Amino acid sequence: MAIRPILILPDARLRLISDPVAGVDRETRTLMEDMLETMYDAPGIGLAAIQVGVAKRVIVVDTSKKDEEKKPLGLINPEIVWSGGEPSVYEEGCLSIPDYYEEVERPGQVRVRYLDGEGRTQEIEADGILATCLQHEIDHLNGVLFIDHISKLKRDRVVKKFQKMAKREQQEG
Ligand code: GNR
Ligand code: NI
Repeated sequence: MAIRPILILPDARLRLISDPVAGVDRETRTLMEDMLETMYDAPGIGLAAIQVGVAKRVIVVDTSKKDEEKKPLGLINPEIVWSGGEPSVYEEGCLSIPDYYEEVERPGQVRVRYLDGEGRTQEIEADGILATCLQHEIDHLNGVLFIDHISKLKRDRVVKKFQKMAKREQQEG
């Protein structure tokens, strides 16, 4: 198990469309273990493989609370097969856009089909924060960030701020 570095905006790799996993093998399972360790360390409630620089359609989530038992979930090639219910609004954040939070409206319920770590097809139905988190992670697999769901004014502002910070860090070496 290993903690892997998380890519930060404006890293261009965050805009890649990730490739489907052809076969679930040891490498895929190691990637999922590393992603879970990286997510718990951050800490976060979800992580997509591209956030650690791997353009494969793999996500991990765990929306259990601090005082609850952990509920790690690894999803390979996840697909939203149904979404609906009352739209729900959550204040979202992203480990690739540290310390920035905005409200995003998304469908309140989703049904997601995916392969588990043993290559078996599974489906999960989710609502609440898990439904939001799954949509946020699946967006990452398509190069979409939560800031793409907010106003252009706010998005341009946060992108500029992170571009400036990256430039400054480059100059300071
Ligand atoms: O840790 C995270 N919290 C969060 C809160 C509200 C909506 C989505 C998320 S996902 C985020 C971790 C992350 O960046 N996943 O890609
Ligand atoms: Ni994110």
